[in-house]
Amino acid sequence: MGNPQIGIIMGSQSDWATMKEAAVILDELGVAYETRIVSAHRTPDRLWEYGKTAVDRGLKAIIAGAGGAAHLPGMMASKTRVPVIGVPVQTKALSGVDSLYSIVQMPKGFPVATMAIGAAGAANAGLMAAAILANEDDALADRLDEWRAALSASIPEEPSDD
Ligand code: RP5
Repeated sequence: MGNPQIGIIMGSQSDWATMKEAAVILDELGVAYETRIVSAHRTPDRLWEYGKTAVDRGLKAIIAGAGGAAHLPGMMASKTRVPVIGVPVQTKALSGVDSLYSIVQMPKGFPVATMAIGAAGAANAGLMAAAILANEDDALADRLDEWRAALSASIPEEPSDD
């Protein structure tokens, strides 16, 4: 699929169960991406290097998921102008509200586009990243339109007991 246009990064291997939902969407839409474990706390040098090289490597958006004191998306946004889409990973202790607050409350100047907590947020992050790329890619725009139409068509008009 060529060079990755989207980076999917996460603070820990334990985040992958959530973050792979973004990868599933990008696979469905035929978008090239890469996946990396990049921890703001445990591997700060890796975070810095990733952010420093993101523009030159051609990344168009970075999906960053983390849980708890979730500094990864905000720190990445501080290091690169590539748009960062944050995914709050659901935690055991505080159900991901801690992750959400850590990611969403960025001070003025370094925004993170924050998704919902957990798997739905990760899937929506994939869709958001695809939508950003679709502005400059007509074929992808068509695939995204078809994906959205298929979802709409799958919703029944009436509820059933099945
Ligand atoms: C965060 O701490 C990670 O993003 C993860 O959600 C959380 C727990 O990490 P592990 O202890 O499972 O490695 O940095």
